[in-house]
Amino acid sequence: MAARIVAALACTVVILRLSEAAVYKVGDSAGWTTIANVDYKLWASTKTFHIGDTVMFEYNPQFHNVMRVTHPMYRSCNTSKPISTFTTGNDSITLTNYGHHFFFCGVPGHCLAGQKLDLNVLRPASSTPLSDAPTSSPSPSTTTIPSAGVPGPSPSHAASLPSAAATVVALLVSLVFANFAS
Ligand SMILES: [Cu+2]
Repeated sequence: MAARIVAALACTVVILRLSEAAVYKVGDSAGWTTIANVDYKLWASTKTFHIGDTVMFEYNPQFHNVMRVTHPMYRSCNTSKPISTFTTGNDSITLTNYGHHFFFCGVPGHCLAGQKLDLNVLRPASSTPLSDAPTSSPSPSTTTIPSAGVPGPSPSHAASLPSAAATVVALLVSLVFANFAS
């Protein structure tokens, strides 16, 4: 039973990964700021970024902005030639390529104070193209074919799909607790 749940969980995670891009709020509840002494490097290290994910910078535009910069500019907090600058206070940036993405606040002193973010979109370990659907995955089909008098094979399994995200969270929590208990 447990093995089946884990297998189903793994499949669901793969499906969610491929079908739903994640949105990350930079700095979590603190947002994009110098006040809270957020370690943005640490924040980024706790996430696994994928192509298509979005990072959201939330801040007061009177005091901050977001500049996307090159690595040398990032290292030296050089604000002279940003690749792009965002100033709305609610900037969503979708990650469209692999590798490091460097950001900092262009307000004088803020980058030096640590308001800088280096996030890395890792290449997948396998060479499988990300855009392809997981055809080999034994996921329950969502197409509804009217039953021709024959009982459906697994109605309970199919019914659980819409709440897949909640199931993943619940199972992860239970797995974590199981690890702590053992
Ligand atoms: Cu700032």
